Amino acid sequence: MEPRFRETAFIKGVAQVEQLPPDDGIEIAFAGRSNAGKSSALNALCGRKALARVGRTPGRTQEINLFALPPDAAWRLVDLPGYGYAKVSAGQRQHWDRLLGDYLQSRECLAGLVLIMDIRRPLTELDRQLLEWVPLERCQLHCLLTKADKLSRQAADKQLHATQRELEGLGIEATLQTFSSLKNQGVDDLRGLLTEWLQPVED
Ligand SMILES: Nc1nc2c(ncn2[C@@H]2O[C@H](COP(=O)(O)OP(=O)(O)OP(=O)(O)O)[C@@H](O)[C@H]2O)c(=O)[nH]1
Ligand SMILES: [Mg+2]
Repeated sequence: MEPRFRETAFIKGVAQVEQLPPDDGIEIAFAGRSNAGKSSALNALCGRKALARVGRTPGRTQEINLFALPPDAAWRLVDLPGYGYAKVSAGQRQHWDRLLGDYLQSRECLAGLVLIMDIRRPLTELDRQLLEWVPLERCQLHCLLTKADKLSRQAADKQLHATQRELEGLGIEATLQTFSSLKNQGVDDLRGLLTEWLQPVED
């Protein structure tokens, strides 16, 4: 079955894992540092201008936002709260850490995680911390190096390969691509990969 990304529709935002819909079907989650370009990437993926909010006050996406992805009623896209925004209280940060950690570690319908990183600053300390929470034995990982339009093609490729080597060094199996929401670059590749992730696993 082919997902119809353009028909993606907001379901709800939750501030606690207890408020999540039942843990069944297939979820694909998007994570990344605040301001990395996560909302923009989601909008580009879905071919929509304002599905997810872009560039308001950074760090404002405090909830887990869930979206339905037709035609399968069991498919959901999940926008996770951005991390690493400096101007929040310790309590708030702790809340986000717990929300993010709990979601990643307990959510059994999570089939894949798209980690969105600014191509000029991939794999920051906080990205590495997040990667420790990802249950890689049952959840696929794809790294989206976005804002690629900020670099020359050559510099972007160089960053891609350096990041790939770094992940290998960490013993993390992942796919990677360059991306630009601004130029709509890499959108078809991303759609193709997610379409594969959504197919039921045969065993
Ligand atoms: N040049 C360029 N700018 C981008 C790209 N993607 C996002 N931006 C800009 O980067 C800023 C942050 O983008 P968002 O999509 O809001 O980032 P976010 O990761 O969702 O941020 P939070 O929700 O605050 O965590 C905005 O000013 C965007 O316009 C891109 O591919 N290229
Ligand atoms: Mg956002």
